[in-house]
Amino acid sequence: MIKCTYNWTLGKNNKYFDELVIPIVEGQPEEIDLAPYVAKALEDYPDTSCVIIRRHGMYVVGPTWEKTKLMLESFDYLFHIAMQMKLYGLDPTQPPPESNWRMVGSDETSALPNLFDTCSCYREKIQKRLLLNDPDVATRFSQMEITIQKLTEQLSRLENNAGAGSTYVRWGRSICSGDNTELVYSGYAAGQLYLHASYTNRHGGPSNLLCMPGDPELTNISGNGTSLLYGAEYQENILKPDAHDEDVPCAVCRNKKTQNTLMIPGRKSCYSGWQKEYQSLVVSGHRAYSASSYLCMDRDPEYIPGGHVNNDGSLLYVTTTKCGSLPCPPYTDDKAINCVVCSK
Ligand SMILES: [Ca+2]
Repeated sequence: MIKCTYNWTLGKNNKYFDELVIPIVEGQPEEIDLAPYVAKALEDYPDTSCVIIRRHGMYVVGPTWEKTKLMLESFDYLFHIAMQMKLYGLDPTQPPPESNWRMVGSDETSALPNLFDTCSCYREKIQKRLLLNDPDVATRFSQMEITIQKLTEQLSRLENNAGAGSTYVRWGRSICSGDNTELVYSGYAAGQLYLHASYTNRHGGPSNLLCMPGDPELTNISGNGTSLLYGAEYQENILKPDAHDEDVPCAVCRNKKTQNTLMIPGRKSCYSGWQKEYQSLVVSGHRAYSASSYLCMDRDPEYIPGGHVNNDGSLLYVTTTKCGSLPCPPYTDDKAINCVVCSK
């Protein structure tokens, strides 16, 4: 019906997708008093061909009396529809959610050159009907089912973070206790022999410690004794009063829902967005002994059962900071160093 209304600015009828704006003026005691208000409304809304008079009625302005009468009926119909939509909770100012309507004919202008003459406001809704026994439709449904199944499986994997995960060594413990964390294996911390080094008797060799599994798969290959691996011991009682000479366990842990693991020395809490796996103190070998690693030893370390015998293999001590090139503040001299293992 909007197409039956005239746009005075364009000099032609509105189209289906055009917006129809109708000014409303206040009613007056006499019709003669309305004239300036109607004139002002037509001036302010040059597109309109209709003015509503509140609590009175409406004026419609058309090129001819026939066309004006046709528009009057159209506006009456449109206002009726608008009120019905209001009653049903619909907003007549909003376009329909889907525009699958079209005018009859490929071009609405050429198909309906003069709407005032015919007012052929016919519409045809494009209807599509799916035939479930159509082989093409059945094939497409089958492909869609396969796709949905694959997407569902992929979503499930993503939700469980399967295929992701991050691992770390928890030194000093044989278990993993972080959220969403599983034990990969537990075993024994091991590294190079602690031997004292001097300028004339230097000891190089490896510096890293290994977490040796408790269920090794052994070889029968003999070496020549130049590279050896020793079990690690706590060589003092700082971490625990009775830790001295106890053997050090380790656990390889996997957080199933994170993808990165980071040991942060000097912190006991993780940065925003990171999950704490365990908190501890930094330990390492003696500064005068063979090369060793800085490890994050669990703050509440366990001992390997039966490992309290002094074997003096790879020895671990609590590490402290030294002021200098490491500035104090923020650091302090000769203090143990926090560390935290975080994952994200
Ligand atoms: Ca021992």
